[in-house]
Amino acid sequence: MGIVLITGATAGFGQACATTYAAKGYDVIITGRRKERLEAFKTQLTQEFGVNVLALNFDVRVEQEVNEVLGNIPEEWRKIDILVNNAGLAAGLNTIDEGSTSDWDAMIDTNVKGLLYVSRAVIPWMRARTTGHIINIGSTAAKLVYARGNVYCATKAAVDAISQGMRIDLLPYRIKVTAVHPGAAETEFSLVRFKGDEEKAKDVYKGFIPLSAQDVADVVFYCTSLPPHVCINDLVVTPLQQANAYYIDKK
Ligand code: NDP
Ligand code: 8X3
Repeated sequence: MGIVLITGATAGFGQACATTYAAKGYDVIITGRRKERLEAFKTQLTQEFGVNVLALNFDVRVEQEVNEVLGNIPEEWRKIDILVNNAGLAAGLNTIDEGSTSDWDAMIDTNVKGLLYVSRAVIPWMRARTTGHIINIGSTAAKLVYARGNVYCATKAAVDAISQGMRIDLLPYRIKVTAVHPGAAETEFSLVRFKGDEEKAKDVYKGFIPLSAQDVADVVFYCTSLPPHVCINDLVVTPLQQANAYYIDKK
């Protein structure tokens, strides 16, 4: 089938994407910082689907780590057909005058710089084969800024712009670039945003049916299952009760 590399595959969208691609017979490269989870997930995928799995334990924020780990993967794994740039987070939900600079650093370093470091390492392999598909996970937060979303929204707007730039620059190499912008989805996202506060995290999804990680994985898979001459450039997917990053009809 092919090889797919998914960053941030220890939870949420990334984990659902890895399962979805493995179920379709793809060999998968899974990444994340939580080593035990990553190794357990590798065992699960291998046993359940009989595909080859490469687990890479690194932090996308650390350029040297990204380059060392990806630079050392075996030759046969470099034929990456699909790169899903998914690793990311929101840290905090504060007004700009009260935000924590370390939260800002975490979001900018992960959502923007991490995506760039991984892409920079992988794109030359795609370019050499004049084929490939990059999926960048943006957000409805890329399209509309919501109160206290400031820096998180800015990082996702950057993902939107970077995706457009990639699409142009990689046209000559026939590499597809798709930005997928999900709305509210119940994963570990809010638990991370609220630093482990389970009540606060649960409250985010009260009064409406959010997307699941699997919903997003299905959309990502769809984008990569189209004929070679067709490319979805930009896709926004929300729960039925959500119109955009700001309007959710909670009842
Ligand atoms: P989760 O918190 O469930 O998963 C995030 C994944 O990213 C984890 O596997 C985590 O792994 C990984 N990750 C985070 N930081 C790093 C890092 N520095 N280096 C390597 N891996 C990292 O969140 P979601 O699945 O919901 O989020 C995935 C993406 O989707 C993010 O980019 C998020 O911004 C975006 N998004 C989420 C939405 C939602 O409502 N849930 C909506 C729109 C977009 P580990 O901790 O093991 O490193
Ligand atoms: C995540 C969606 O609106 O909770 O990107 O920030 S939101």
